[in-house]
Amino acid sequence: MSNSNLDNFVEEISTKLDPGAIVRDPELIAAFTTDWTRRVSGKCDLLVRPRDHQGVLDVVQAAINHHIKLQIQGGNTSLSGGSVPLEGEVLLSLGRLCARCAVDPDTLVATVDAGVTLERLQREAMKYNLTLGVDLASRGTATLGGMAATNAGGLHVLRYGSMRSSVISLRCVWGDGTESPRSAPLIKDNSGISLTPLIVGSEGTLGVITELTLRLVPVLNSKAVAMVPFVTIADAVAFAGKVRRMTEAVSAIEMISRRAIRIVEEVKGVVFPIRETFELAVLLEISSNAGAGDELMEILQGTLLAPQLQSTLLGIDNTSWSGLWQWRESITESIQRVGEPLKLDLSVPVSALGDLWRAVDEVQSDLAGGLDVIRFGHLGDGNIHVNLLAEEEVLDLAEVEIYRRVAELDGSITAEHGIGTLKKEFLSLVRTEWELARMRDLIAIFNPGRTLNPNVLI
Ligand code: 2HG
Ligand code: ZN
Repeated sequence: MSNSNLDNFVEEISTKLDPGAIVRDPELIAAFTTDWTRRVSGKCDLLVRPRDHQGVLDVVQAAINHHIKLQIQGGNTSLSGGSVPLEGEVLLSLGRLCARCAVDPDTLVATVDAGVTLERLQREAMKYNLTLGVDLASRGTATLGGMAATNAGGLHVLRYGSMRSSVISLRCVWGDGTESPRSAPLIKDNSGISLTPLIVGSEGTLGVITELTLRLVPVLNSKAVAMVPFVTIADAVAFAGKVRRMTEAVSAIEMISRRAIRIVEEVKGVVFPIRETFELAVLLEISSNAGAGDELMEILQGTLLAPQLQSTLLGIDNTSWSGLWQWRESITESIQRVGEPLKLDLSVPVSALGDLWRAVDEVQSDLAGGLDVIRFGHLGDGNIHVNLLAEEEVLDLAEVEIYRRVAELDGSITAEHGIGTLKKEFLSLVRTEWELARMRDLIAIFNPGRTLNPNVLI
């Protein structure tokens, strides 16, 4: 993009946006151009931060007029390089588009601007004992627009689904400079093909989400958590199946490997209370309106043998269950303190988790000790995060080989973080040529000229 194009673009938007919306100071911009993993750093000369839907529409239309490419950014918590400009795109930050966060307690619906953080919505909804079903560790920074654009999953997918299940409707500015009508809280609407599920998960390649209408759920006030040690993943998967057959009250079945626990111990200076030999621990959460602790005990007694039951950690009251969650929620941050991991976000059918575990072990041993493998994630959904630490060449080899094995297991190279810019080259391992062509067709319809997120996804 030429400098005169950029100047003309700035001239056009400066007649429409407030002065604080246009930032050219490199120091201020620098805070937006490195992604959360620190593995991806981009470059850009201009940041625009509109405050409302009209401002986004003005920016997209001016970008089309002056052949400018835009990179959309919410809270910049992408773990796949999906939120930073790689080739000098203008950064379109939605962080200031956050005036509206309205909860309707009578209909259990929230209407929010795209830049509202998950934590802010949780605080507002909590006033009525409501919450969003989707929850993630980056709740304080992740924005609802970004979460919808990437179909974020998180800790309770087993119970509430990914973002797609929580989005009732959306408003957006399409990449062709047109806009959709305001979002409406229509719980049922069968008036033809819906574009809402299409834009959710499209990673900003079709349009910019500006407003969302979201389904809320009641907060379940009785919660109990167990941390159960296992020697094999196969036993853990069998346990998860048994528990799910026994009750509908399961709200999370998470997994933490021994290696992940050791890293949290090292970084946080804490000691994991289970001393017996184990390969992984399963964090099981039961939530209901009353008696979750009793139900959890019944489940554990009905599924575990006495020695395993004895080494299981229980979190029946608020302090103890949040203490157990701390082990799970501290992993990403702790790994980040010991290195810059390559983050794999693998998904396989739950019945293939054992095969995936073995495949990763084999790749690690083939690389003769040069690869540190840290596994954790959402065992109940078949979604395992594999964080790898090694020299760059070793990481490259491991990545290709693990993705190849995942594809053989009919899995996906990303369950929830998205393709972003980091996984583009591997997309064809898990999507057919026909599917890729249809994705390109859709982008050509909604975002012709690829004004929006030109380097993301495909
Ligand atoms: C989680 O489940 C997040 O904690 C982050 O998806 C995963 O850091 C990661 O690799
Ligand atoms: Zn995750």
